[in-house]
Order: sequence, then C-alpha cells, then structure tokens
Amino acid sequence: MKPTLTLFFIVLFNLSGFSNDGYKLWLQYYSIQAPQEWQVNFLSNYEVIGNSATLSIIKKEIAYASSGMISSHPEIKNSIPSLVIGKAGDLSAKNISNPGINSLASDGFAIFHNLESKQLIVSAKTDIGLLYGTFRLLQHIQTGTSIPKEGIFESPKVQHRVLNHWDNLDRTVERGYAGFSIWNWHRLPRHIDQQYHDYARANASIGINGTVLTNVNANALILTPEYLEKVKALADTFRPYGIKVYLTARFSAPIEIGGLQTADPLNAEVQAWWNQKAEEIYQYIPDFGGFVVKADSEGQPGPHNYKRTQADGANMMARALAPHEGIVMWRAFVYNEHTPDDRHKQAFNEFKPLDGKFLDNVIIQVKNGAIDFQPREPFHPLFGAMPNTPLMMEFQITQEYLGHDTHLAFLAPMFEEVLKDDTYANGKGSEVAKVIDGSLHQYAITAMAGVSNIGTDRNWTGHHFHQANWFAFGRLAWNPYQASQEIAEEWLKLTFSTDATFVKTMTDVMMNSREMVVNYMTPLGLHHIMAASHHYGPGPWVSGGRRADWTATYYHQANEKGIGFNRTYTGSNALSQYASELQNQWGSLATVPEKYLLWFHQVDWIQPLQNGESLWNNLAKQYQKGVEEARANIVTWENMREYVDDKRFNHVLSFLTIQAEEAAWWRDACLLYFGQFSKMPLPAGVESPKHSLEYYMNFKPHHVPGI
Ligand code: BDP
Repeated sequence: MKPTLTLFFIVLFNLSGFSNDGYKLWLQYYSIQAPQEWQVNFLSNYEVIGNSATLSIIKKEIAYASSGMISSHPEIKNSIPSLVIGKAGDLSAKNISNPGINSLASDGFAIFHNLESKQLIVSAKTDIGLLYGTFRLLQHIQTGTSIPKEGIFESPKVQHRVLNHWDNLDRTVERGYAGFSIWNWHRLPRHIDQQYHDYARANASIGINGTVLTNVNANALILTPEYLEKVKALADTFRPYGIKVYLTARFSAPIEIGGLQTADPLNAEVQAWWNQKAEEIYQYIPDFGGFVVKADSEGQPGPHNYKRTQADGANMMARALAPHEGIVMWRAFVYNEHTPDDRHKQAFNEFKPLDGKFLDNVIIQVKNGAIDFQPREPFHPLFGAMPNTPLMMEFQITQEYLGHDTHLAFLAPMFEEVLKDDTYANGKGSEVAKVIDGSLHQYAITAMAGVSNIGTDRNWTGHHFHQANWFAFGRLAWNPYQASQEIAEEWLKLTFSTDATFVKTMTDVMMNSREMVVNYMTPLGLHHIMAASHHYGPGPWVSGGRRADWTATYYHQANEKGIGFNRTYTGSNALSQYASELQNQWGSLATVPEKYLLWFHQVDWIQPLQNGESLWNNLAKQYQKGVEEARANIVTWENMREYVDDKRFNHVLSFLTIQAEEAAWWRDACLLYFGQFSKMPLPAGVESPKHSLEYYMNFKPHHVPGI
C-alpha cells in the first residue's frame, strides 16, 4: 500500500473509532493535543544508560509511548538528552549527583530535576526501580502533570504486591467473568503468547510484582514436572518486568502426586516430601515467590484432617521454602459448617491463639472482611489482633458479589474504606493500612493480594471500567494511603481523555458507583443475600441445603418483627472480637453507623432511623435510590460520547443498560421477599415490582460463568 493510502486508512480508522477495543488498558499513549514543550522534550531527547532485559523494555516503552503521544508534533532535537534514566552507580559515573537515592527501597525510584545539567533524571537502585520510575514519568506526560520542583521519591510501602488468579488448569476461572484464563497451559511451555508480555508490562506499570498463577482451590498437578516446565516458561517471561511467580499448594499433594499415605504436617516423610518439592521447584524457577495455601476451608484438605493447627501446616511449608527465600501466604479464610458458631467469628477464633507461632517466612492472608468480599463489610477483626504474626490483605478485584462483569463498580473506595478503618489496636490511629504496611506492629514481611478480574476478553476485564479496579489495586498495594479519587482521575486521563469535563463527570460516577451497588443490593449492612452457587443476582430466599453458612436466611434473619444479624453480646457476640472503642460504637443502635446497622443488629421493621422514618421505609428507599443512580449513569454516559471512541463508548453503554435493569431486579426481588415479613407498603417514590416474588424465585439462569 502506498504511504498516503496507509495514512488515509489509519486516519479513517481512528476517526471512526472502531480501533479501540481496550486491549491497551491505561497504557493508551494517545496523541496529546497541543503538548507542552517539556512533554515533547522528554519523549524526544532521552538516554537510558546500560543494557539488560529490563532496560531494553524501558527503551522500547519510551519509544512506543513517544510514537503515540507526540507522533503528530515536530520533535525537539537537543544535543544533550533532556531525560536521563540510569541506576545510581551509572549516574555518578556521569557526574550526576543523586540526592535521596539511599533512602529508597530496592524497587523504589526517584524522578528529579538536575539543576546543574538542566536534565530530568529517573534513578533507582535496580533496573526494576527504573522501570517503575519510567512508567510513572510516562503517566505524568500523558496526563499533563509536570514533575514537581522537589521531584518524586517513592518506595513501595508494601513488599509483595500480588495478583491471585483463581485460574484452573482447564482454563476456567473460578469467579472469573472476563472469559477464560489467559494461561494457555496446553500450549505452554513452547508457545509464549504475546499476551504474557503484555500482562507483565501492565502489572509492572502499576508496581505489581507477583502473580499467583493458580486457583486457591488448588490442583496438585501444578506441582508436577509436566506443569513446572510450563510455570518456568511464564516465570522466565515475567522476570524482566519484576514479576515473581507463586503457586497455590494443595495440602494433600503428598498423597495425590507423591504416593504417600498421609499429608500430616508433623510426619517426617511428608515434611521431606515438601522439602524435596521445594528444591525441585527452585531448580526450575530460582526466584520462585512461594506458596499460597487455602486449607481447611470449603472442603479443602488441611491440618485439621490430622488434628493439627494452621501453624503446623504453614510452618511445614515455610521450612521447605526458607532455604530458597520463598514465603508462605497462608489464608485465614478458614471456617467450617460443623463449627456451631457465627461464621464471622471462626477465623479469628482459629488464628488469634496462634499469634507468634508461625515461622518468619509465613504471612497470613486475610480477606478484607470476616464473611466474604461482600459489597460492604466492616474490616476483618484479625487486623490489629495479631501483633506477632505478619498479616496481609486479600481484596477481591473480580466482582463475585458486585454484579459480575456488567455492573460498573469502582472498587477503590471500598478498599480505601477498609484501609482507613481504625482497629484501635495500639489506640486511636491504628488504621488497617498501618497493619498492612507493617508499621503498626513492625512486621518483617508485608503483602497485599488482589483476586484478579483478568480473562481472555479483548479488554481483559469484561467491563472497560473494571480495568480501573486492576489499576487501583496496583496503586493501593504500592501505597495503601493513596486517595481513591486521585486514582480514578488518573486512570480516566490515561485511559480515555484529559478533558476536564469528562474527568470530573466520570470521576463522580466512579466514586459513587460502589455505594450505588450497595444501595441496590445490600443496603444498611445486609450481606450474603445473593443467589446460591453462582452468586449472580438476588437470592434473599436461599435457605436449606448442606450448609447454613452458605444460605441467605442465615445472614439476614428476617422475620415478622425485623431483620438483621445480632452480633452484639445478646447475639453471636462477634463484636467482642473488635476493640472496645468499636464495640461501644457499633454495639449500640444509637451510635452504630447505618451502613453497618443490619450487620450487627436485628432491628424492628418499624424502628425509626436517623431520618425519623422506619427501617422498612429506609430500606425500600435505598433500593430505589440505587436503581435511580444506575439509570442516571446511562444518561451521564450518553453525554460523554464526544470524549470516547465509538467502540468503547457503545460497549460501556450496553453494560450500563444491563446494570440498570439488574439493579431493578435486585430491588424488586429483595423488597418483595422482605415485604412478606414487614407487611408494610412500599413508601411513596419506590416503584412497584414488575413481577411477582414467585417469578423472581423461579428465575434461574443457566450456565452463569465463574463457578
Ligand atoms: C468465595 C468464593 C469461592 C472461593 C472462596 C475462597 O465463592 O469460589 O473459593 O471464596 O476465597 O468467595 O477461597
């Protein structure tokens, strides 16, 4: 094709907006309209000092970013580079002084102005630090945010920032809604798909440095040589991006693939098996991160099978990994249907007495709340309760309980809410974020995990806006104190446009979105009232079956008098697991925040809330509010057409439409169901349900993904 013709097609393609399927995530590098001199300057005159696989990635990244962001602008050519990227040692060889570098962590970075040479310097102790610094600078260039005079000096506040893939070896993804697993095990190790590089690059661009490739409901096969070859191929691909690989270890693996009779953690043969297995893994992957373990939970094998403690199990694996500097992320999500106690209390009861009994390379992975990634949960009572054992945060990025892939919910405000909660462990000001970054209890290991929402969909995450949740997780794992609003703004600018109206409007939509979902699904502290098994759609009627703790009626306890789970001292007393300041505040109807009302209290339908109206009226109005918010988002988005390419615009629009319909489905089903007990009419302004309760109860969609 002639060059002019090619150009014509490129222009046509871009104008018609068909080209953007979202694959490029927040690394769009779209053309900057009227760039300022500094933007063009840095992208046209730069030097990257040294050679390594990571430095090659940096060089490629800047060239690529430059071709996108300033392609239509004349380059400014200088004889000396305006931007220099180099490790501390390499810079001093060039007589560039490097203030502040010593205090950085090995993967921290500095971006600063060198006043003598009038250059911008990106510096770090390691190549990976440089990679992070480069990405940060490119993000500044794209968003038009100049580097402050005093520079940027940053180290991650959390050491291990990992995605947890709940991906099965057959490529289905448990609780995954964006297609199949991106790990094509069958083609590995011989075929290294470009997407593996793109995945690692995207993660590096937000500081994620670890990936757990396999489902917590683990398959022991992953630990066999056949699969370790494949894991090695992925680890080799990810290494230059600073990403370590971890695997989930099935507790009964010594029986299943080792031919032993037992998996008892105190049995010498079992211990030797794990030691040997670790040796073997490190031969394939010398920088293997370690194991993530789900034990004694939801049917998974564990130390309980041998009357051993969680510490016995974790320490056995920790001993095997220690010589290789690997760690064990042992999950606290342990509960049992045969334990006659509120599920809320079980992990605390199990782990608190073991504080200080774990080896140094064990970290306990705790979900943000005590039940299970609900749209809203108070923080998990274990945070603040284990000063002598490192605890890490597990967030769920995939939206198992927040409408799957079609419901827009920006999760950063939810993560932020938990991180900012005060545990009062060492008095006022003992926020969860301080537990996670280790500062509250001086933990030697720190980590944060996010259950991935990534799949084979072209845009990776199903909903275009759910890319923002992956992005936000990376940002918060790097700095758990960052404000979610700032993250939303940055993501919008990188992904779509820096237009002020667009950014302001959509930041508001994003910031309100999680609360909106809470409103139309589980207002006022309700929880776990979704449909059984696939968890898609409402199911407040779910009861019976094999486990009470998997039903909805166990959690909402609705009856003719009222609704809610009494977790005060007159009920399950889960509240006693929190600090006395919180017990006082949350334990009284007068002071409990309404967002946690039905989480901790059983409340009469006629009980007046803060606004003087009855609980029933408040509940109904919250549901209605959520529906109205979802509908309003469609109108708001319609007005954003001029800022977004057609392809992504229409995709989002159609998902917003689904969301608004399903918000009404949640409202109608829940109000009809709870109305049987309250026997009160819907207050003015709340729409009458479209169908009968029977209709909703019988509505059973087939083949919902993610199970
Ligand atoms: C629940 C999910 C289940 C997971 C489990 C876990 O429904 O699929 O296996 O958590 O975290 O949220 O282990």
